[in-house]
Amino acid sequence: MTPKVVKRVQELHTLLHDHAHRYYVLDDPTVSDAEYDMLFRELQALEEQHPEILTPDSPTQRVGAAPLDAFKQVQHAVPMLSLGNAFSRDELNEFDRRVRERLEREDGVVSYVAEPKLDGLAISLRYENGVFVQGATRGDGRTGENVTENLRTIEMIPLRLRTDNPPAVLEARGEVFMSAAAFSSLNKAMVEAGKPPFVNPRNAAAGSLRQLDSRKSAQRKLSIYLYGMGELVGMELPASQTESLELLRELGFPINAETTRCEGIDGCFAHYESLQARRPDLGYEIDGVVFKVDSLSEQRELGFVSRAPRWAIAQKFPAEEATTTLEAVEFQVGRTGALTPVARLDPVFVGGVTVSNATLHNMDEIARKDIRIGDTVVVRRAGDVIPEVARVVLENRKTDTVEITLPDECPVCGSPVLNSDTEVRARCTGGLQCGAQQREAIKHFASRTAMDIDGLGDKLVEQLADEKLISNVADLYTLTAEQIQTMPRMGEKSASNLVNAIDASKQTTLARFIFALGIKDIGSSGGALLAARFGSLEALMSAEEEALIAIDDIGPIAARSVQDYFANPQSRELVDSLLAVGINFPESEVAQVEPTLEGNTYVLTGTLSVMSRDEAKTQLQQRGAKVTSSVSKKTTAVIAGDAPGSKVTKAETLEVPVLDEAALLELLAR
Ligand code: JCF
Repeated sequence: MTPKVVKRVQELHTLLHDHAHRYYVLDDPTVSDAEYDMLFRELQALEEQHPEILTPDSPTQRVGAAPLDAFKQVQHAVPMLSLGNAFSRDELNEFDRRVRERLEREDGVVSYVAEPKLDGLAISLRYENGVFVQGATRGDGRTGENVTENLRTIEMIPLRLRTDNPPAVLEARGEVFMSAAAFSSLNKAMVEAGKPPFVNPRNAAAGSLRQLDSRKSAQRKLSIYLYGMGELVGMELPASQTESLELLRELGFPINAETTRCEGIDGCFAHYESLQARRPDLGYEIDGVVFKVDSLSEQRELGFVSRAPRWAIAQKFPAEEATTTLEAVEFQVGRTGALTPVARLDPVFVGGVTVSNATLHNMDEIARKDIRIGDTVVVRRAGDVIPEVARVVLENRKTDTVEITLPDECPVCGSPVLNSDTEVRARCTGGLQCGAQQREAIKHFASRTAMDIDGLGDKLVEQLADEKLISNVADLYTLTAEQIQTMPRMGEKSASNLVNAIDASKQTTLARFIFALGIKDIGSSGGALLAARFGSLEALMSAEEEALIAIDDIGPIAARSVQDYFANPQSRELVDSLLAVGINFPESEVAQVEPTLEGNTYVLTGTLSVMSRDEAKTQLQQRGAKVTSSVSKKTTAVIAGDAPGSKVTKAETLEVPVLDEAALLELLAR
């Protein structure tokens, strides 16, 4: 390869990067598509002749790469935050009041930066020495998925920073979304291909970004706007959000043109109203407006509460409503047998989607709202939540409307329906004999936060159950690839992937397993608490009611549900068969700890040095102690680390003992 080739390749990189930036980011091209294509093909030809010159930041590398088996995990060096919400002007004022109070600027006017809140997926783009090296989803804020190859196909993302003097590390954070135009042409193509269309642009964007085959991702037209920074090494942090965005813009990133500085909360509200009015014309879906304190030093002073910054808020647009006719009511049977009345509606377009079913919640709600079949009803949809019937338009009521009645028998299995006084929802008494409860239990078991069986979605569970291949969760572990392959749109490869995923799920944690069983009133955090406290399934199965209630956040109702569950011979049999197929939990987690601190209540305050407060809390709870957040006469002791707060003073007034970290370690070692 000659120096001339090297030089030309470099020239082509620069030219093509510039033209793409002008076209996709600035929306101001200076060459025709034909001229661009010619340069592009010249570069492709040179790279074909000299493969050693190909780099990942070459403009030709946006077409997608070979499919992955799975996305790898990425740890975010700086956590990715979420946003608190405001749903009214009062809540927005309240946010501003708290900001001014914390900054001790009660009488001042805070400068905010406003931008549309995009309804897409938060991602982080990492550049090392100016080159795009990694892109990840937000995930839970600490750990996301590596979707670099898919992000590389988005032309609005620079593969290289536009600077001669790049920082060692720069992370840009933003939102990937699908424009209204891209969404409607994608859905048109889906329908033409006989596939179900996406429900909304958000789902379409998520589906596209989570394609394991980035060549498929490349065919979906995704957009992105950046709104902040994560890790930054080798460059001084700007003084304000405005300057950060200016810097990102100079480096070649697309920044939403609707971003504006607003003086004080009145300025913010005026901007909110203006955006709300222009919402239909933006060309992409937004669900509100984000406001951020402009000064970064003030942002630091304000800090965070759990994962949301105190210096930012999303003011959401109100729910959207539409009127239609309630044609019929059906009763859906949930995982624990609860009957939910569902309205079948004359389809109506509301909040960007066509709605033909909406929840009526329960019989009390139906009575309270006085809803009848045949009524004209108002359907409401807010963001991601399930559409609901909000109210009846009584003026339109005809004489032939029909009262909604609770069935005596389960619509799925025919077992008697129990309508107790203590619960709002009536229940099918069929338990795991009921086909609906069986299916819901399997869907729950397979879900992400439970056993996390990749590829076993709700629809496939329905199909497998329709074919009588599965009727309980243990049946999953006897499924063969041949059986799975007989399902619609299941190839050899996806069938064998599913068998592998089911097999892999056998290696799990006790917390996940307890949650996956679907015990009434035990959610994923309940599962984690029970696992931490009892350490083994045997210990949990034989737990006394008092020991269950003694756990912080497990109340008498949940305790009763756990006991009822394990007292039922059917559930015991199911647990036994799951253990028999080889489901197991790692040893470390199963290490049994004696409940040496049962009956004691502690309050933790200040900074501990050998472990975090969360860790201390878990360890105390494992030993049967309660950990609460406020000091009372019932508190056994306050455990104080460095720089403790007012809790120590309170303890002293109440004559509650105050222990140091050494004493804590002694307690844990007892
Ligand atoms: O557009 C958004 N969905 C959006 C999300 C915009 C922002 O400025 C955000 C965000 C999530 C977190 N800022 C933070 C800190």
